[in-house]
Amino acid sequence: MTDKLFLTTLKGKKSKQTPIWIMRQAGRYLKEYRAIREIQKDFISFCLNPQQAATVTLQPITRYNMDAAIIFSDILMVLWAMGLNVRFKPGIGPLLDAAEKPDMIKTSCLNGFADKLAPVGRALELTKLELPAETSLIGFAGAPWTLVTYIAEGGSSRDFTKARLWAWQDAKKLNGLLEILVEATVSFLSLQATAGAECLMIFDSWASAVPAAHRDWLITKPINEIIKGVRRNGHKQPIIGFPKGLGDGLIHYAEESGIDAIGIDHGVDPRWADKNLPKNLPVQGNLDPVSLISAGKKMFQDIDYILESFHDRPHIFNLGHGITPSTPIDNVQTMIDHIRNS
Ligand code: 1CP
Repeated sequence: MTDKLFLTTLKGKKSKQTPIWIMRQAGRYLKEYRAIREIQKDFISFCLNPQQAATVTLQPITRYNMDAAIIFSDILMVLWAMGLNVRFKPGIGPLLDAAEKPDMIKTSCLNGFADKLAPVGRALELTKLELPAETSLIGFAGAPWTLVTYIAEGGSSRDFTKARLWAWQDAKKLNGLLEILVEATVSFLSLQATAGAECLMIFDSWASAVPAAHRDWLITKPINEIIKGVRRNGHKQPIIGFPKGLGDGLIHYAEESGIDAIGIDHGVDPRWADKNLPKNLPVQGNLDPVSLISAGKKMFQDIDYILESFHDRPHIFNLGHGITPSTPIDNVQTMIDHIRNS
């Protein structure tokens, strides 16, 4: 088997080249993505169409030769498979049937769960058939806390008041819901690992909303249980945790969650991260996605600062969050050329 740069870096080996991929690399900034989206108007059907999902997963690989492909799916597919009536409304975003209380979601939601998500496994298999030998394939899921925010609010939110209120008023019931979400996530990640994902990533996009004193039970512990569950199922793939906006909480998360690598957002100073995170823990990140819209000298400086900060640590280059739809496609190539020629 070829040594894949992305995977060897995740195993803790620093190479001359820094592997690159970008969050939301299969998405609206690509005209070839928009062309398929035009035909497939319903986002859930899109995610559940193995051929279409594999096609768009491969688009950024064909265009940019990224070091990793991330399967085209969504963190909310878990809630869809739990029967929460998830739908994506153009111009609004995701909507689902909000729960009044955390215990309204019962374990019976998980009946038939893995069967409903089997098309995601099929999409991974189809992608694998076409993927260049040097490119790695990433499977992913949302973290329980981030899924809780969508269940509580019935969609996206600005301040996550209802989810946080559950943490203060209904802690025991919320804990029960977290356990159900852990079980669902272990099942979904295991399905993806079996189908050929070589790395798994857990997105905790709204970790920033959790008060510091509650981080352990709402963030770190559920991640740790997911990792133990995936390992119990026999899967050895490296697992990247991405607790967005956690700030100084990254240290405890890195030490206690059991993750093999950590994603950092653009609010984190890479030099701080290198100094404070466990020695040799692979780090992924963290260029501000907005810098790619104008590109230019300032972007190159930021890239150089990131590369320099992780000079002595295994590092995967990425953005600090998803690429924005208005990003000019040529700027992505400019960024990649700069990193590969550094
Ligand atoms: O109209 C479109 O084409 C839909 C835009 C889109 C895309 C391309 C959505 C809707 N999801 C996705 C795919 C997606 N989502 C991927 C695919 C692979 C890739 O990265 O190329 C991934 C990894 C996700 C993950 C995801 N979905 C997250 C976690 C990462 C992050 O951005 O923080 C979250 C929070 C979602 C929820 C979601 N999906 C889509 C929307 C509009 C939202 C809501 C975001 C919000 O609440 O603000």
